[in-house]
Amino acid sequence: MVSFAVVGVVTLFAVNPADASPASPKYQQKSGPYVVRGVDSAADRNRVGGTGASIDSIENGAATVTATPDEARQIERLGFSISRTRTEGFPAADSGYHDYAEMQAELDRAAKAYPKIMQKLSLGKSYEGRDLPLIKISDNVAKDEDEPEILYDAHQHAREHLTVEMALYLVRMFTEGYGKDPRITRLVDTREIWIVPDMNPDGGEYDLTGGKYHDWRKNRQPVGGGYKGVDLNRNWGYKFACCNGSSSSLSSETYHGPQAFSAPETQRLRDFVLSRRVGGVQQIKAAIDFHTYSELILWPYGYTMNTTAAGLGSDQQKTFSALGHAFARSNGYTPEQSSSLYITDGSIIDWLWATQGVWAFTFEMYPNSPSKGGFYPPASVIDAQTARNRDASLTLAEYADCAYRVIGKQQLCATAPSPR
Ligand code: 0X9
Ligand code: CA
Ligand code: CA
Ligand code: ZN
Repeated sequence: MVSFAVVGVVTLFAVNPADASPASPKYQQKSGPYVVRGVDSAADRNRVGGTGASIDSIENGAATVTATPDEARQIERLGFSISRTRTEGFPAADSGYHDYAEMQAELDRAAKAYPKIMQKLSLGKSYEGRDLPLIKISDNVAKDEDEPEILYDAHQHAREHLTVEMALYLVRMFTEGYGKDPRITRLVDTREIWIVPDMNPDGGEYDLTGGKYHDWRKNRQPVGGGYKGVDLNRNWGYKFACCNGSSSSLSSETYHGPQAFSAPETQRLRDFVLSRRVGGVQQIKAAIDFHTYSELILWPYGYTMNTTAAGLGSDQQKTFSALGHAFARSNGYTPEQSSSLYITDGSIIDWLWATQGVWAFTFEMYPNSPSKGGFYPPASVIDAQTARNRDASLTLAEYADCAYRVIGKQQLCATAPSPR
């Protein structure tokens, strides 16, 4: 598993002819990381490198370079688009939220503080080349032990920033609570917990550019016709684009992409989940995919209004519903089948359940109305609205050894240990 961490961290080259040049005042200014777009050919790379900037990595024509301000100006004069990798972050009033760099810093701090139970790994890179962090929390964290695994992922949709705070809350809860809270200690000792705090860093950062929100939902991949963005939660490969639960229009908010898993971000999480099959048995047993907003607990399927369907029998439907109602007792959300909201095809939970047998839920977090802030509730709600899902998140992990127990049918776990 640890080898997964190095995937995607490829330093291509670092041409630096400026090293030999005489020290001008400009070169004494502080260098910084930039992203340069439109670096598509070897000739482009040489032109960028020829300014003296170092090219630290490159993906889909987006180069991360370390450059002095003077080199950055030269790159711009060559006709490339260049910007600081660091955005302005959240507007001052919402500074309690974590932008991408702040999230990474918090994850790094936690991994350093709790090395025995937490690892910071990587799923690989987003379309624009940002790292997609992957957190593992367990006792003997460096070992792949035979313990039920749980997945919590957040931020498929760019503007749903509260979900990143939810993931950071879970990281703090499991690490700081270990050895103090018996419920958490028991879970960390008997489970392997995976947290993907940011599935869509490109969209999330774009949403914060220019000191205002952009109401952005999709990723930032060009899709043709001058449009950008695939709806990641319509890009998963079960019943992809089947049922009018997504759009084939390039400009649509629910554009599903040209084919399933066309987005690098869904590919990366899919490949990770598939890598958790050991001896043909999926190790991840349960999952929550965090979204905002509406205060809902949703379970499969999203692609059909039918309560049972291929791969979803009546005991399984009852198990989903019973778990959903158990979560609702602690967080007060409304529990229902995903399609009772509206039909969605190509969503992550349909894929996780249908192809991997993962008991997968979508949580739509606070608020329950646009008047309370919609996708942009004030930072003052973060603590209460993340803690609100503490019990439900723990309950899911507790049932990961045998979800059928919630309907009193634990014998099904012996006869059918893995639904897929
Ligand atoms: O439309 C979505 O992807 C989710 N709502 S959101 O406002 N966060 O965009 C709901 C998805 C629910 N359906 C499934 N998970 N199948
Ligand atoms: Ca362990
Ligand atoms: Ca394991
Ligand atoms: Zn969403």
